[in-house]
Amino acid sequence: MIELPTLEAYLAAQADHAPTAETLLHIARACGEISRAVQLGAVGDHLGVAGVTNVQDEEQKKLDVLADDILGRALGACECVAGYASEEREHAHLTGRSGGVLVLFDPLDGSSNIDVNVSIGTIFSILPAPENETPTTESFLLPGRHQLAAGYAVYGPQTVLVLTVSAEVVAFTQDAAGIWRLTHDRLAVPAETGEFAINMSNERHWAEPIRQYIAGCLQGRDGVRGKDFNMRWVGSMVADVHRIMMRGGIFLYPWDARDPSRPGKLRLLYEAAPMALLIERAGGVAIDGERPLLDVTPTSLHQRVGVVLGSAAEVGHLAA
Ligand code: AHM
Ligand code: MG
Repeated sequence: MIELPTLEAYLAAQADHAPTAETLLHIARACGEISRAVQLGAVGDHLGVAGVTNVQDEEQKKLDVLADDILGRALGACECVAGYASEEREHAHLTGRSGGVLVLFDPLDGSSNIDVNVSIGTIFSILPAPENETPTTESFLLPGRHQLAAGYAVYGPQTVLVLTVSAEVVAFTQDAAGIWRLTHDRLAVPAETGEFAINMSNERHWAEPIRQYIAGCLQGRDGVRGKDFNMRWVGSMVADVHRIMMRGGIFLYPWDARDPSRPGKLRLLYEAAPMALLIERAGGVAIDGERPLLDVTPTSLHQRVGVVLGSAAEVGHLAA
């Protein structure tokens, strides 16, 4: 095996970001623990439902609960963390500390893929905590541009951690000893793509601009776009975004008319904002359909939002 820099060494060089770096180390350790549970699957009795419903009114899987618990414990033990909020918990958890950082996370993204051994992941976002005062729920409601760091772990054929804590986006792969090794520095999303990702089964519910955009992709070289497109849809946002990080593409989970009052399926603070920071810093574009996702000011912890992100030219084509 080749000797590659460790996550610890990479973060130690980020001197301006000491509390963020310390928090990232705790999150990375938790992701390593979640990865081992994912790998054990049925052998560890980790598959199937937990028998409870979460605040999103979704039936929790055993691994949703376990991953949430692992991250909660890791962040509770980190001296820099003043509070955290999870997609799986109704309320934010305040640690009683002030200063430092706040963390938001989707502990197990792609829950519907857990039991079928398809890639799943963890998404996280780190925000500054208010100085010299105890945080409240409102302290978490900052637009995505305020993020100090963001990232995700994808539990696939390899366990990979992608993060941004400075201007660059980097990826680490877990080695056989569970050590995170820097395997990709300066990830860059290609501006052009011929690959789109959307749940086509919702087509009849889409708004007209999305319908027209996808129709253009499907017509391929015979239609308005004049080129053929390929489609990929894993059904785990982490895996779909990771593919886009590696080779480009466009991912869409737009508003649809199934529940017109709901702005989208994905959650702004746990999923959209951290992915938007990663995508923008890697040279891509991330919008809610119109505005940059990083400029959306949250009004509640579990707020949902439309998401279109990926290769700059392709998102630009849709938004034009
Ligand atoms: P989850 O966090 O409960 O797993 O939900 C989010 C997931 C995304 O990973 C994925 O893009 C989307 O839901 C797929 O949803 P659907 O199969 O309903 O289209
Ligand atoms: Mg999710």
